[in-house]
Amino acid sequence: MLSRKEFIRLTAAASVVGMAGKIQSKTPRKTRGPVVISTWDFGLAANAAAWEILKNNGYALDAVEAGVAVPEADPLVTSVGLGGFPDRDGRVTLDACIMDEQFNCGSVACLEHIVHPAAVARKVMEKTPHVMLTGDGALRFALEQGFKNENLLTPKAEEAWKEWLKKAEYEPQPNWELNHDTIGMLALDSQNRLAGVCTTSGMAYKMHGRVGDSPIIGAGLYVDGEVGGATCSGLGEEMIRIAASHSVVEAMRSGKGPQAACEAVIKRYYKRRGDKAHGKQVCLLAMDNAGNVGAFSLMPGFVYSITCEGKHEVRKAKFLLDK
Ligand code: SD4
Repeated sequence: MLSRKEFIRLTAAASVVGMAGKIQSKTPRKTRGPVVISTWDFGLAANAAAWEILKNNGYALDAVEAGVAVPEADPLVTSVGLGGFPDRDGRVTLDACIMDEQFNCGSVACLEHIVHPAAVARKVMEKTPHVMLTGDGALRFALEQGFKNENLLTPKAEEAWKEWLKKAEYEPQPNWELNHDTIGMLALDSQNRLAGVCTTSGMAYKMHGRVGDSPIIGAGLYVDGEVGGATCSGLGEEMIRIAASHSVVEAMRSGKGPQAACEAVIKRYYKRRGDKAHGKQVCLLAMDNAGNVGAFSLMPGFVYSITCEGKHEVRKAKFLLDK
């Protein structure tokens, strides 16, 4: 696992590239895997951990699980795992899902007290006949599987929540700039197996029991090993409405490259949703099964991390609206 210091070194070393997709959808890369992408710039440290597995010809599914374990365990990342902002009752509730190249998938929603919900989601996938466990049932299962019961509310997150309580009158607000930083990750390994994961503490100060897109297969994440995968960040309620990740994968299946697929889904969403979309962020990230990538968001600000051929980069995604 990367230390904070190593992450800072990596971030400094990584170049920030202006436009989405130097590795573009129209020109297939000569070799396919390995390549790993993830949402936001803190995805760099996660990519680095995933890369350790991918570069040694490891399995994409192991890589994505190990990758997102880094921000899940980092108390300074306030949107994922330990240190995530709590719901409006002060409870840190986590959502995550994972999916491999053969439609195997697992998910947990509203899980408390466990630092690594993505690893629990994988156990749901591998050890149960189910896809999704929620709340107390998910926690009981995680403990049975040997995960440790921990306090996830750090002093920093608790202080922010108490400040929020003073002003917000207990009203949940979708404030995308402050509150949205889920990590979604997609990896293609050297044997061209594709896998994905998505993990978050969700919208800060949400109602207790609220579940976003991140643990919903088809919304926060979707992988079809024969086509490609997609993942999301932003306001989960919007991504659930449009089955965002599945829509991107289906657009790729019908012949679009990952960049064009992300753009088509957001443009259709905006066209149909109109004013109701204003002020809400929707960010899509995709990779086809040849390792080409695409990213697009409704509003400015979305960046993603890519690691390919041992190089780490943060790239700005193109977007639809200026404000
Ligand atoms: C959610 N989609 O719970 C998540 C939040 C998020 O970047 O993506 N943040 O709605």
